[in-house]
Amino acid sequence: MKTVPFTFDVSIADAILSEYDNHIERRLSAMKGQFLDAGAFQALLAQDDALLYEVYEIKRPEIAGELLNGLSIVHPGKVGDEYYMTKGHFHTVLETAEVYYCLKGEGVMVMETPEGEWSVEPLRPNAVLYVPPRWAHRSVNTSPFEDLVTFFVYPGNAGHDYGTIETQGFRKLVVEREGAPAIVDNPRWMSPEQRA
Ligand code: PAN
Ligand code: ZN
Repeated sequence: MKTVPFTFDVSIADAILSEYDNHIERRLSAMKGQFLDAGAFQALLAQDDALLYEVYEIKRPEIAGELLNGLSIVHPGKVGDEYYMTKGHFHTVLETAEVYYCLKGEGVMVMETPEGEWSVEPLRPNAVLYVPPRWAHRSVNTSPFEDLVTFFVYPGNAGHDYGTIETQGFRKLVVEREGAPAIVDNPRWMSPEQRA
């Protein structure tokens, strides 16, 4: 049995957005402090509070026996040379996992544990990504022109801890270097020792 993130391929048909109960829109202004290039962030925001990503959810009780699921759509774009991405979070109940299935586009999932172990896994059509318990996760769209569409499912009692990532960021960032995605260190990230 694997204990780190892994991917494998399956195929399903496209989902129908009208089936969903909730539609969440996350704009640039909601991502303050997350992108490395604060100047590029401010310049973009002055022009337009762009729509970075959307989430469609099936409404279910937030209890242990339930499975919350929906679609995440990250639009293409960059802030400076850093690709559009989700806020990212730990689950409040740390020992809860999540499965992502990529329907469309190209990108990566950036993940890390509270101890600072990190992983970046590819998201491409038909990839199934298993996010084990304890791994924070953020999806990043590395396509210059296409939406990154993923299906997700996770335990109803998981909850979302956004605060930890807002404070310390992820250890790794995904930026464009010579026309291709590259994984770089986040200078803002603090190790567990630095945080103590
Ligand atoms: C997903 C995410 C979704 C949006 O449903 O919530 O992709 O990302 P943020 O929640 O980080 O803004 C999930 O991981 N739920 O647990
Ligand atoms: Zn999650």
